[in-house]
Amino acid sequence: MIVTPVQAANLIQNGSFETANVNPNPGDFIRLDAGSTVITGWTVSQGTIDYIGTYWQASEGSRSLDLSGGNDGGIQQTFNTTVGETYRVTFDLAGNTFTSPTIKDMRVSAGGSSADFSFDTTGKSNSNMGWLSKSWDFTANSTTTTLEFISLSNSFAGPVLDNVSVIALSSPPPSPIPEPSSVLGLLSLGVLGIGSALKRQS
Ligand SMILES: [Ca+2]
Repeated sequence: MIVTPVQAANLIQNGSFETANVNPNPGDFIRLDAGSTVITGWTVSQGTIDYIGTYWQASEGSRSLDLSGGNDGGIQQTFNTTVGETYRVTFDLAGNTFTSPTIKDMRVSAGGSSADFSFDTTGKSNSNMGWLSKSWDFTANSTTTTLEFISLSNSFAGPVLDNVSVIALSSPPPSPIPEPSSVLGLLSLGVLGIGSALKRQS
């Protein structure tokens, strides 16, 4: 397992789907068609998705997605990348327990490669979604990369997505280089480092 620096910047905007151009909020859920850009930073890439509000428990915040709305939907976001650099995608996965199939299948793709993931909804419910954290690495082949998640569940109750992030694995965040002149200097640099880390998180 590779330890990821906690300060690494998430390259994905609105990865938890908490902000959207819906007023006042999605309620239980709203259905979004292909081409929709209602969810800030994201485009519905195929089919339809359901933008979930209070219908079930999100893994982070209060909103998440059913990648199957009335059919197999998808969502995508494009961001800047460095050719040849490896990136780690992490996301939280669950499934809509409303109807079959029991196993929900989805695909994540970026940089010309893809991976499939499944979620078993056995024993799960809207108040006990059983969210699992998943990760997948890809290497960028362009200066911009489109990350896409699509449902493969062939149902209107599909794989459920929340809390998406992408970080560059080979570019740890810049850290202050201590000058070994004095212990006091090292301490003050450490304080500065903590301060800037807090700013990046806020
Ligand atoms: Ca969320």
